[in-house]
Amino acid sequence: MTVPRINPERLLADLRFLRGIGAQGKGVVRPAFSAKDMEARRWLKQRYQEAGLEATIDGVGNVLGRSRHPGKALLVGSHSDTQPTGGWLDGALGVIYGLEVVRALTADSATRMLPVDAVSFQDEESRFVGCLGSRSLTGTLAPGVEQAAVDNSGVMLADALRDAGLAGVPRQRLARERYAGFVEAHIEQGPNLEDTGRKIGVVSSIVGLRGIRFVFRGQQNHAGTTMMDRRRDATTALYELAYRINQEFPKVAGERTVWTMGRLRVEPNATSIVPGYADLDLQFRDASEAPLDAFEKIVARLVAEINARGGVAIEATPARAPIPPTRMDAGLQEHIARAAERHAPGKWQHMPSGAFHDAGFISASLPSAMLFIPSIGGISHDFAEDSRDEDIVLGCQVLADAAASILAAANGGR
Ligand code: HGY
Ligand code: MN
Ligand code: MN
Repeated sequence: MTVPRINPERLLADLRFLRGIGAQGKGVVRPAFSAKDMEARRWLKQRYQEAGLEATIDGVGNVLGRSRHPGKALLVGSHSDTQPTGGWLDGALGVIYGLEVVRALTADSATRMLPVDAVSFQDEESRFVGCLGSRSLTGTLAPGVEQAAVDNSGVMLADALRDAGLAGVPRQRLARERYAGFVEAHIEQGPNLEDTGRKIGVVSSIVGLRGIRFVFRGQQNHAGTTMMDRRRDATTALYELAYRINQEFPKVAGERTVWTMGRLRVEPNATSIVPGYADLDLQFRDASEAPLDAFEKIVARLVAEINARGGVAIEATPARAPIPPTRMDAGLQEHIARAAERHAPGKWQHMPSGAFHDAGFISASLPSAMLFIPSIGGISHDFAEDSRDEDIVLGCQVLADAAASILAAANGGR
């Protein structure tokens, strides 16, 4: 079987052009529905059209490029929105790989007629709802989410949709019977490939994730005249809960279970005032549900114990729609592994994903798989996020090869 050749210069040029939309130093600030995000999506739509696809931006901002060729198609892509302080490759890599795979297969007489659709999902990074776009495409968005979801600064999703010009625009739904599957390429966002000297990760599973928001209500007061035994200090309860979580969770955690308390707010956040209010987000992840269930039980017990003492009232509520752990399709993994062995013999490995991805949601509707490339220093969700050009080029070539073999198999070897 011939292997369609990608165009490295064209691939890198488009990645760098996308990096320029919302660039801040080495990083990118292109949050979902922002002006920069929508500018990038309009540019992508045009690139999809230039590549011969029928392209649309749907009612939640998903950019979809649909092949005109008959037969079982392959969907390839990722997300082009970023974290508030995002890296230039998180999501963008897989989106531009999808565009380049379309062009590479079109340019090769042996694969020219194979249908590849390209996609950039919206709000994978959870400004409003994690993986909003892939949830919408697969029909799993909660009803009323437009009013219920607000971002960290209190903007409602419905208002963001309106301001982005998307209110009333039809939302696409995945035509499951059209596809042989979905493949998402992504930077690893961790150190494993670099540590092992490998170049390609064939993803076996994607973590599940849950979040809890704690609100602490005490009594604001003077920091000098309020004696310690009379205080109802919201942050004292917060620090105790956070400390005890870090003591208790390791007792039931699995090898790759993680938890983060990275967002908190104290009011009025002033040196000489006993805080009367605080809130804190706890997020935890694992490839199976058991540790996540155990963590929820520990949290409930700790909150009840601290509340029983009175003084500060803690309220715990789900901070986000949960993301279930998922397994990637074994057959698609095999196609990626064979392509990886061809282009990076002995330099690839099966591995779990500690980050969640749109592929996790699409996998409920289609056979799905992921391919990772190394992240320099394992850094991500930071302006310093980066990968080597040769690793970027190699990953795209492996994806193009895998896409051609998946499509050939799905379309009777043509
Ligand atoms: O947080 C995540 O796992 C993803 O990068 N948004
Ligand atoms: Mn991502
Ligand atoms: Mn991310």
